[in-house]
Amino acid sequence: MKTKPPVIGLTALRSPDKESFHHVLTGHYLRAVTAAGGFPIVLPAIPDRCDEALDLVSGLLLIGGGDIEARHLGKGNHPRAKFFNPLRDEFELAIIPAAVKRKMPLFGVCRGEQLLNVALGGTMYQDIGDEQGSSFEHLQEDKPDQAVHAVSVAAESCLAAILGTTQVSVNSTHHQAVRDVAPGLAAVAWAPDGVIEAVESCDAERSFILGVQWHPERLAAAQPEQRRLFERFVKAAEHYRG
Ligand SMILES: [Mn+2]
Repeated sequence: MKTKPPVIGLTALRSPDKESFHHVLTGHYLRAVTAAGGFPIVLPAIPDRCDEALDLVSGLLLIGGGDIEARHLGKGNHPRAKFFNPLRDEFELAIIPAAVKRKMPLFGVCRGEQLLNVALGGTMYQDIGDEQGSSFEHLQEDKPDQAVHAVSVAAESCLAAILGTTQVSVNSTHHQAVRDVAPGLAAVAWAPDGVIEAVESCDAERSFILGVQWHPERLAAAQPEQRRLFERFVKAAEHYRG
């Protein structure tokens, strides 16, 4: 008997040119999840209905998007921070801890990695160039499907085990990054300038929690190791459902 694919809940972003929160996302995420054997659904950003949303899915994929409002870190917004979406912030800061509490598999991409870290108690560089001191360009202006910088992955990490390597080439469309890593998460990948490029919780008890600063959904077609991130995530969702 053919088993049903695990349902993966995806967050959505606000189109930067739209005043209201149209829930949009690129097709890359949908293709990456379906190719890995999952069935994607887009979750509505309703902060006080997170448990009902989580009841529908076996895994949570936090997609990329605009910058988090710094008030969630007790600060004012950096002048270069942009594309805010207060409702999305509120929704994701509520649904992430709720998913962790259920030990549901979580996969965060770019902003999703940052939100994962903030929701669990970590902090952010609001602007890498200004606050981390890097002169390295992480904000790739065009061709986001192409890898532009190297990433070194901790040899003992789950991420390295999934990728099958400790050296990858990634795309980079961010100017913010993880600063202090949240309790329970570990930094497991770094750009050449030291910027954190991935966090994970590899405790078998806590299921699957992984965040990457790059966009693997855009690299999955060309890089088998990036496809494996989605395959492993969907497998974890299948295990969670079981
Ligand atoms: Mn980068």
